[in-house]
Amino acid sequence: MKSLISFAAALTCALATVRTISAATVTYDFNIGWVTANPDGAFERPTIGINGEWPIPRIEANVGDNVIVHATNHLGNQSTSLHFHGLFMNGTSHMDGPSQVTQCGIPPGSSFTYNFTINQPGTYWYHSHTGGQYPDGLRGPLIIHDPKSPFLGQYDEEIILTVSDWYHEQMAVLLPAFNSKGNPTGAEPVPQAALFNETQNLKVAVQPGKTYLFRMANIGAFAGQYIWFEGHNMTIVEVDGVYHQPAEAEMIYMSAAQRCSFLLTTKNETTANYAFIASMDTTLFDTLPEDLNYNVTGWLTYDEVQPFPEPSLVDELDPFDDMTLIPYDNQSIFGEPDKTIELNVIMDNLNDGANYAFFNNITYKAPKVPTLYTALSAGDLATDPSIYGSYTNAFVLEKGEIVQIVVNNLDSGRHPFHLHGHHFQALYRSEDEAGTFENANVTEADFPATPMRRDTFVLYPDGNIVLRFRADNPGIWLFHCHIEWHVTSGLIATMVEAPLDLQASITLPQSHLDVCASQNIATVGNAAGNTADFTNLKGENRPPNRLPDGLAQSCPIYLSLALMEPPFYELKRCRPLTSPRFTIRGKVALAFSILSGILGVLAVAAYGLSADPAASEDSVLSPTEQGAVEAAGSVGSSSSSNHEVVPEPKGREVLVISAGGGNRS
Ligand SMILES: [Cu+2]
Repeated sequence: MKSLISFAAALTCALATVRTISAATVTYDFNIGWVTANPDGAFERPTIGINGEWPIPRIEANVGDNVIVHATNHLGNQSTSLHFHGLFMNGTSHMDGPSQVTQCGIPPGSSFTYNFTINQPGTYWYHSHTGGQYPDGLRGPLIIHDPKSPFLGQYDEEIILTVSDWYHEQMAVLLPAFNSKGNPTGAEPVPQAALFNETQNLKVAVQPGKTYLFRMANIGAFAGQYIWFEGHNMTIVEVDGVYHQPAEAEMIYMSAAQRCSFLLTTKNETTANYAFIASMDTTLFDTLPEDLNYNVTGWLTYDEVQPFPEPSLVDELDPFDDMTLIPYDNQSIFGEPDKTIELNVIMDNLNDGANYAFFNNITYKAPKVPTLYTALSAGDLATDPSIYGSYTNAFVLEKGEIVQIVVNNLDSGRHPFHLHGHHFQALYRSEDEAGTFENANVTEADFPATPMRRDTFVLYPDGNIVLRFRADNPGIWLFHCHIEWHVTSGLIATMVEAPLDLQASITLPQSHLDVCASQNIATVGNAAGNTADFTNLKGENRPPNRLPDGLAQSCPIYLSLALMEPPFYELKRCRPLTSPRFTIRGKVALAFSILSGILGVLAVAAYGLSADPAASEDSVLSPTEQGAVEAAGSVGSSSSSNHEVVPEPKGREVLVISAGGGNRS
């Protein structure tokens, strides 16, 4: 009897072991709807939540797990879709999420099921990939735990920390004003606040003498962020889901969509609490509103009764250079490319007077048929890039080839570029103002032997980058700037990777077909919806026409500024010649208060002159129109004004993570 019991115990134990190491299915039911939130304590606004909550729940799984997300759109006034940023979606390109690319947007009242297997570890996030929507709140962490992580024994606990920017207005208000003749320079709306874990004055409880793995993600819309922890160093071990050899950093920079995991070891004593800070990259902003607090502060809380010190001022922003990272697996540089794609970035006006973003003089316009569906229905013509439309920047990649993407920034802003479906090797990044790669005098021998890898990489103003990847993942993968304003103004290219393999491997589930049918969107045909002749693009979606002779006429209100001494604006591109820099705050504040005075008058005049019909068509939700869903996610932390930090914050504690969300089975 005794032996039977011990056998049963052993069997139970063995089964338990099998259970923990075998793949599970993790299921989420997401009801996407409006809630009210006030994360900076300054303004209550409609925000997109899930299951009545905001911030939205994180998705967590283990490497090898199958994840199922049942998404139902209860927004009432907007379509939606979910993109799982950084996941390869190998074999399931149709679960990648961008609407009109791999699916139709999910209209109000409809449901859609995402079902995919995750075979990669690390720190990711998920967000809406429809209509510039995610800055309204539909963005959250996605964490893939790795039982075989090479850093497993080196930390005690994990802490998830997001950083983001926040707007008081809804995108439905901001987007029509941004993309209008009233904004000929394409000045992006400047956020009202920065957030940690979608709140302010966050307190992160830590214990002395321990090492934590911080999983950070910038889930913001626009602002890159400088991040540092007072009194503590960061040891970077992962970026964008790729393990790298440990690298010490005092300060990091994270663009929108980038992730960084680092080890942080706490002090041995609990006599003080320490501030950590994220500071928005103000060089991205065309104006610096006087009342903008571009910093957000949190605290490593060793002891609640100790003071929460104001952060010290720093006089230099000198972040860690991610190009110096070496991947943990020492993967060698891919060989010379089979295909090189060169993309030149410009911002320019079209004849509606609005400002657009272009790759190689083409601004992206979504096709009538989602690109994946065109590939699946085109037969042998699927390898002809022209069928995907004249305004999708489509490139057809052959299975297994080495692809090099060279991006030349002919614009004076920073742009974080993201490739869906892959990690790329980052071979080269020039300094600011270096011009095009062609003129860089850089050869194959100058590239690192073991280049760092990630999925989102920052391109500097008027500089260039070189990326390389192997086309080993058949699918339709966007390559785009991850500043959401630039997504909406067209800075997107489409990689059509091994389309014939896709035809052999993907069968569209019924929910794909249903959401398209309910909106009368075709699921076969070329970019124009033509099924009889895939090479005939008559009737395709197209952007406004180009201006006949250059740009100057589109931005006459800046003529006066351009003529001033020294010139504040460059006529050719109508972009600011100077941007505010954190390090010379004083000077810039003076210059900008003068400039913003002038701009203010001109902007009022310009907006008054432009009656933009698009603005009135958009459906904007007022807080009183929200109906049943209530302020579950509302966060009442009080915000400070004018760059001051509240000394005695009423912060919200963050819990060290334990079990994952969802239902595991
Ligand atoms: Cu951009």
